[in-house]
Amino acid sequence: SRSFIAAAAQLGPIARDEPRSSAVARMMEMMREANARGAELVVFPELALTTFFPRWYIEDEAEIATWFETEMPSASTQPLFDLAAKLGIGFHLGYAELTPEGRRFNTAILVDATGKIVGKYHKIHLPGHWEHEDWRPFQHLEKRYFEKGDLGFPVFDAMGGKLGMCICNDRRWPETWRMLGLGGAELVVLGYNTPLHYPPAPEHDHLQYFHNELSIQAGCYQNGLWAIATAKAGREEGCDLIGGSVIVAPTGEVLARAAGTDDEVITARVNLDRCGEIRRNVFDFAMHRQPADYGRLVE
Ligand code: CDT
Repeated sequence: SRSFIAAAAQLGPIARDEPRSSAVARMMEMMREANARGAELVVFPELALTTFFPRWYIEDEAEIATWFETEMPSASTQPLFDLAAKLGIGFHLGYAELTPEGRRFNTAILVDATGKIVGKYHKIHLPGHWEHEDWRPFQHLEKRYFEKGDLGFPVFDAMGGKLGMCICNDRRWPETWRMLGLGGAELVVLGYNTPLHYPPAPEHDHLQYFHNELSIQAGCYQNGLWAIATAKAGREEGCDLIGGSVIVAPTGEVLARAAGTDDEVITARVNLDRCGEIRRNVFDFAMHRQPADYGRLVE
């Protein structure tokens, strides 16, 4: 149905030496809790199977490869797919993908209530830098480890409606939301790993939670869609990551918000028909949008 309970399953920190099987076990426990609360969809974070490895500079290709998945599901993630199918619950999962051609992407997938992958997205806005930068207390090497996504901003039929995905830094860009909105997305699901400390502009550190919500709320309201945004949070290998996972309505209102920075499930009822409250009114694209005047956007 187009009205269902959905969950964000925030993960606390994952240690560098924590095996994927442990992260999967934690996610399975939260999936059971979400299911007990009536959820039909559960959203896990970006790069949810391991610690946020782009904080380290690694040169050895073989070592880099150890952070990536070559198949999905894999031996360590199959139990999550099996549980989802058994409970009849869909999920969203972020992970580092190494393709058979040797390409590396920051990837998210959408899995339906039968355990089948029905959507895939490759992160487009990759933040950070390429080389080791001595002055930083920790690195943010997504540009080194990942290729820019090659799938655009696709929208998938799921949960009785249209679902889109983006990943972490993508949520700060209005173009992401507009592309998904123009694609007809009624719900956008996303995960993030956002350090509390932003070394290039530390004067903005106190605004990290605010900018997270500001970006998601604006994206929802300005496109008349729902969002479920899930953090990997807490002190991970000495680096503090924000929590603040949220479920946001098309009006821009926050309906549920995580209270802490550890493993935590939040739920809210998502009614996809509520997108019309915005899309039939102030943001009726067909009636009010003026693309002929937006040329500079794609220069
Ligand atoms: N994972 C990710 O994209 N994190 C970034 C951190 C800030 S840019 C170094 C984010 O936009 O939250």
